[in-house]
Amino acid sequence: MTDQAAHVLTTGERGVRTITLNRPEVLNACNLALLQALGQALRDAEKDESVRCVVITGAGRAFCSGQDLADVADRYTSPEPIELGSHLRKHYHPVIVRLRTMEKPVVAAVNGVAAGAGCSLALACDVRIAAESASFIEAFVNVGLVPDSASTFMLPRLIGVGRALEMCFTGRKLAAAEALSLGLVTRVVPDADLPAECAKLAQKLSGMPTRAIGLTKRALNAAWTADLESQLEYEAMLQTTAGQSHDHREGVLAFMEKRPPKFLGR
Ligand code: LHQ
Repeated sequence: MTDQAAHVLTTGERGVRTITLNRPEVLNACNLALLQALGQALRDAEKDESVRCVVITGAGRAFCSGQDLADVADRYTSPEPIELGSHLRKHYHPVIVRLRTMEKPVVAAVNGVAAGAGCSLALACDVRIAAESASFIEAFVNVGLVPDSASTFMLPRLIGVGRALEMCFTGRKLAAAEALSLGLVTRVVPDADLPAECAKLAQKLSGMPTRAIGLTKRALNAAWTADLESQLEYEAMLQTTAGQSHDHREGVLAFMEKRPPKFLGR
């Protein structure tokens, strides 16, 4: 295993690829090696047709503490102006875009704190299941920054603008129970049950019609900026594609024959 690969662990079981951020000593903070390994793991999961659901989680007691501040510390002792935009464009944006556009369900198993860009990472996943001890912090303001890695895009859509502004302005920690009440996560489970509960959900999702799920993700992504007529047209176009899939035919036949469907993901 290379040093870079060690920053992210991947395991696979029956159609599910689990990606574990693995720098527990710094709460899985993102240095360059971790971001590159994560990008590669996501590319591999997207390309591999046998993978029909992706789970992202963190090793140890945290999900991800965001940018590794030690990794960029030398910029702060140099008199040169600090330029963060290119770092984001090069290392974070490809990860976030892939999460949002990958035509497979992505589940965040939020096992602990998700802070800064680590919070953004959780928000960019399709479904969030949190352990009771998990928390979410839009920590950017605490270091004089603007929420990035699509937090300003995802957060207001998930919990509303007012709550998003409060969370981002204060940089306060949102506990799992509050995250559930705001709709930031869909479920909270006891810490010890998180891996098994997420595996159960991922197994279920990996047996669903993956093509239809991918097209549904496209439709919901598009809906954020669409008007009614164009969204209706887009749905009709996507439905034409879904209607030609193996799994649509199988779903209808299985219903008529009163048997469980066997979806192949295509
Ligand atoms: C860390 C980190 C960390 C390094 C914990 N880095 N070591 C920013 C800049 C540049 C370009 C692009 O984008 C961004 C986006 C961002 O993500 S900005 C936001 C960056 N993240 C933060 O500001 C969060 C910093 N961390 C914290 O506030 C706390 O660690 C939290 C609240 C996450 C957890 O607190 P505790 O549970 O009390 O743990 P701890 O603070 O004791 O951390 C444990 C260790 O992990 C500790 O190391 P040590 O050697 O003392 O045991 C921390 O230094 C290290 N660590 N986060 N982001």
